[in-house]
Amino acid sequence: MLKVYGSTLSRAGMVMVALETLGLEYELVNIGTRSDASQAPEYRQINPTGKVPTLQDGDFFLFETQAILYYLVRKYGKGRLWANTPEAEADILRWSLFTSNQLESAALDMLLQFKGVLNDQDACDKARATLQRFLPVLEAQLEGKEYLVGDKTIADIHGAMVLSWPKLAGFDYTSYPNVTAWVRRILSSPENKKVAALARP
Ligand SMILES: N[C@@H](CCC(=O)N[C@@H](CS)C(=O)NCC(=O)O)C(=O)O
Repeated sequence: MLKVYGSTLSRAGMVMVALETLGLEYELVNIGTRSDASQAPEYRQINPTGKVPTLQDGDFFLFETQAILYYLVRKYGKGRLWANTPEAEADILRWSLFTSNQLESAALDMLLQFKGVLNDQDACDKARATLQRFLPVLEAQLEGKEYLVGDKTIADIHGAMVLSWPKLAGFDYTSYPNVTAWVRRILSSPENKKVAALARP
């Protein structure tokens, strides 16, 4: 059976939502972020970064969330959460990479500042400015669309879950109604709700 190492509150939650959406069975091996378990030599053998998530499929181990999502849809998706032309595939990768490269670090800084893990107002201000710089691009892409590329894809799951972090931290999304509706659309899917419920104590 597929195994996901991580916790529902971490990026492993994104992998779990993809697995749920694809209707795949999996086991969650609970490894907390920055925990003793994540730093243990046995875990570092399968993920030398000491971070989560990691996916195990038989004797194949994979870390980096985007690579895991890509692997799952390509191996098991039967076309779901993916696309069927090279152009649309590249478009999905484009928006996935856009999230990772332009938004993810800023979104995380805002969340960590909010949670008190980071205490750096300057970093938080820079993060807000970065979001304000790049969110208009996403806002325009989502104009008149429910999803980033055609039907729902892994780029939507990953992107909307990343942008839920600043939302939690109180970032003002008023100027971005398309993004707001899209994040809400993705987070209110049955699969997202199921994983979110698992994260509640
Ligand atoms: N680029 C990596 C980032 C992984 C990552 O930073 N995971 C967090 C939890 S969501 C973590 O384990 N952090 C521990 C640390 O930074 O030491 C991915 O997308 O998988």
